[in-house]
Amino acid sequence: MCVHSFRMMRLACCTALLFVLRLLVGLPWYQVLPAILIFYLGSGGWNFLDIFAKTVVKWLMCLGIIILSYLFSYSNVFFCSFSAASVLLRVKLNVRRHLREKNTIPKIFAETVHRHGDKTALIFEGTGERWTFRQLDEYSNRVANLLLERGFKEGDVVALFMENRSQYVGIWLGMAKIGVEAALINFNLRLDALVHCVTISNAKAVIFGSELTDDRLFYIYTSGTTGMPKAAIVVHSRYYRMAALVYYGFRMTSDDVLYDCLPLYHSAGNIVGVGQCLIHGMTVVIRKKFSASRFWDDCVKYNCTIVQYIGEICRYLLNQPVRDTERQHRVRMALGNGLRQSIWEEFMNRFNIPQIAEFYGATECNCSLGNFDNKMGACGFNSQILPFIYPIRLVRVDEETMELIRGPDGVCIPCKPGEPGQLVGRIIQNDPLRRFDGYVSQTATNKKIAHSVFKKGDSAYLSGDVLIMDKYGHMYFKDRTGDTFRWKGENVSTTEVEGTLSRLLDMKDVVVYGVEVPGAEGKAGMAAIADPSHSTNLEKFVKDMEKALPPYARPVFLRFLPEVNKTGTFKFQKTELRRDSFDPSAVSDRLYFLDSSKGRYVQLDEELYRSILSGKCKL
Ligand SMILES: *[C@@H]1O[C@H](CO)[C@@H](O)[C@H](O)[C@H]1NC(C)=O
Ligand SMILES: *[C@@H]1O[C@H](CO)[C@@H](O)[C@H](O)[C@H]1NC(C)=O
Ligand SMILES: *[C@@H]1O[C@H](CO)[C@@H](O)[C@H](O)[C@H]1NC(C)=O
Ligand SMILES: *[C@@H]1O[C@H](CO)[C@@H](O)[C@H](O)[C@H]1NC(C)=O
Ligand SMILES: CC(=O)N[C@H]1CO[C@H](CO)[C@@H](O)[C@@H]1O
Repeated sequence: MCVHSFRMMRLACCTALLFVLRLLVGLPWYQVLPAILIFYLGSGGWNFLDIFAKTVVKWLMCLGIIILSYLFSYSNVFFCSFSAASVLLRVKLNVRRHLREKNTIPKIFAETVHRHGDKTALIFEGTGERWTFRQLDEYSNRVANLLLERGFKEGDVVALFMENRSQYVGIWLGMAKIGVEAALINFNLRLDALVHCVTISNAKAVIFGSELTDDRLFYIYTSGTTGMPKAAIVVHSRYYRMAALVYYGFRMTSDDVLYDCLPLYHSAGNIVGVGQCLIHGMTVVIRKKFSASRFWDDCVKYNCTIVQYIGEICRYLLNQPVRDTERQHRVRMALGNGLRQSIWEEFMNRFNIPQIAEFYGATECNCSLGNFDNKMGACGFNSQILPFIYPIRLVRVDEETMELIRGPDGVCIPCKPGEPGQLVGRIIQNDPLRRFDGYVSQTATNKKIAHSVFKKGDSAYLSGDVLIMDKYGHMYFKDRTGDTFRWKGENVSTTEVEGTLSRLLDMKDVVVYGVEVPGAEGKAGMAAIADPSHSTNLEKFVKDMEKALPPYARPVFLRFLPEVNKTGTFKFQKTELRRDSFDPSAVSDRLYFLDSSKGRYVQLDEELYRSILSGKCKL
C-alpha cells in the first residue's frame, strides 16, 4: 500500500471517528479531541493493516474509557431516574390497590394501629401530651359516634375551625371514619372572611375549638345549607398519594420522628406531616405555632429526625442568635418547600442538616416534584432519560402575563435546558395519579387548564409557576405567577431579588414587587423592608447591592416598615403593598428613591414624587 493512500485512510478514519463521537454520541469537544489524537498517533506506523489491528484495540479501550466516564458523570442521573420511577410505580400500585380494596385513610390507619398500637403517635409540644396510636383511634371513634348520633352521614361537609389542638387530628379522623368530609378553615380568619370560607365550603356544620367559644369540648353549629356530596374516595387517594410520595421518595422510615409546626388546616401540616403518622406509623410532634427560638430545643427534646419547613421559616431560623442546640439535634433531613436558593447552603451548614428534601406541588396540582437526590437549590427532578414515566414539562410563557407561547401549529413550545418556562402537567382522566378534580367553583378550574399543550387536542394543568431545568433534569424554582415584572427590557424575578436583598440586610423580611410609573415602560422595582429598629445603613446597602444585582434589578423605591404581612403559611402578602405603591401621601412609612445620577437613595417627599410623576425626574 502506498504511503499516500495510507495517510488518506488515516484521515478518513479520524474524520469518521470525529463524526461518530461528536455528532452521533454527542460527546463534548474535550472528550472527542483526545480520543482522535490517541487514534491518530496510534495509527501512525508504516503498515496500515498491521497498525490498524493494534489501533482497534487501543481505540476500543479509549472508547471504553470515554463511555465509562460518560456513564459516570450521568450515574447520579440514572440512579435518580430509576429511583424516581420506582417510587412513582410503587405509589401508583399502592393507590390502585387501595382504590380496588376501597381503602380509605381510616382503614389504612386501622392497619397502622394494628402494627404500632402502643407506640407514640402524636406528641403535643406545649402541653406535653402524648397519644398512642390506640388512644388516637379510640378518640376518633368517639367523635365518629357522636357525629352519627347527631345525624351526620356520608357526604356531609363539616367545617373544622380550631387552633392546633390535641383533638384536631382525632376529630378529622373521626369525621373521615363515617365519610364526613372536613373543610379545614384557617383559624386566623375572622368575621366576613370566615363566613365566606364556611359558605363556599358548603358545610353543614362547623366544629369550633373550645378556645374559640367557651368551656365545651367542641360546639357544633348546624347551618341551613345542605352538604354537597363528593367522591370522598378520591380525596382519600389524594391524601394517601401526597403522604406516600414524600415518604418513599425521601426514604423515610416509621422510626423517624417528625417535627411539624405548620398549621394543620394546610396540606403541608395536615397531609405531608400528620399523614406520616396516620399512614406510616411515624411519631409526629405537633407544635401549636412555629417558634424560631424554640425550634431546635424542641428537636433535641423529642429526638426529632425530620423537620418540616415552609415559606420563610428557614430564614427566620437563620435570623436567630447562635445557640448550642442548633447543632446538637439528630435531625437528618429538612422537608418542605420554599427554601430560597440564596440561603440553602448556609442553612445546611449552620444547622448541620445533611439533607434538604425540597418538594414542589400545590394540593390540587398534577405536577408534584421532589428533590430526591439532595441537589443544592433544586425543587425537583424530572428524568430526561425516562420522560414518559411522568408527563410534565416546562413550556415557554410570557413571564409577565403567564400567557403560553405557542408554535405555528398551535401547540405549546417546550423549553430547552436553562430556559425558564411554566410547569405544566398532562391531565389523564382515567389515571388516578393524574386526574384533575379541580376546585369547587367551575370558573376557578377553567383558568388552571389549557388545551393543546403537549400535543394537539390534549389538556394540561397549569401550575402558574416559572421553573428552570438543567440538562440532567433538575428543576429550579424561579418565580410565582405574575410576580415577574419587566424593567428596562429585562425580566426581573422578584423571588431572586428578595433572596439577594434579604441576605444583604441580615435576613430581614424583604418583599419585592413592580410598581407602575407614569410614562415609564414596564414596572419599576420596589422593595418593602421590615426594619422595626431602623438599623439599615443605606450607604452600605447601596454599595453591596451594586455588587450583587444588575442595574435593572435594583429596586428604584424602598419602603421601610415595622413588619410585613404574612399568610398563615409564612408567605408574604403583596397585594396591599402593590396598591399603596410609592405615594408618600398614602403611605406613612419612610420611602426612598434611588437617584441613579447620585448613586444613592434619597428620601421621597411630595415634591420629588410630583417630579417623578411629571417625568422631570429620570428613573
Ligand atoms: C431521646 O433519646 C434518648 C437517648 O436515646 C432517650 O434517652 C430519650 O428518652 C429520648 N427522648 C424522647 C423524648 O424520646
Ligand atoms: C394531577 O392533578 C390532580 C388534581 O386534582 C390530582 O388529583 C392528581 O393526583 C395529579 N397527578 C399527579 C401525577 O400529580
Ligand atoms: C423576558 O421574557 C420574555 C417572555 O416572557 C422573553 O420574550 C424575553 O426575551 C425576556 N427578556 C429577557 C431579557 O430575557
Ligand atoms: C397588614 O394587614 C393589616 C390588616 O389586614 C392592614 O391593615 C395593613 O394595612 C397591612 N399592612 C400592609 C403594609 O400591607
Ligand atoms: C397541643 C396544643 O398546642 N394545644 C393547645 C391548643 O390551644 C389551647 C388554647 O389556645 C391550648 O390550651 C392548648 O394547649
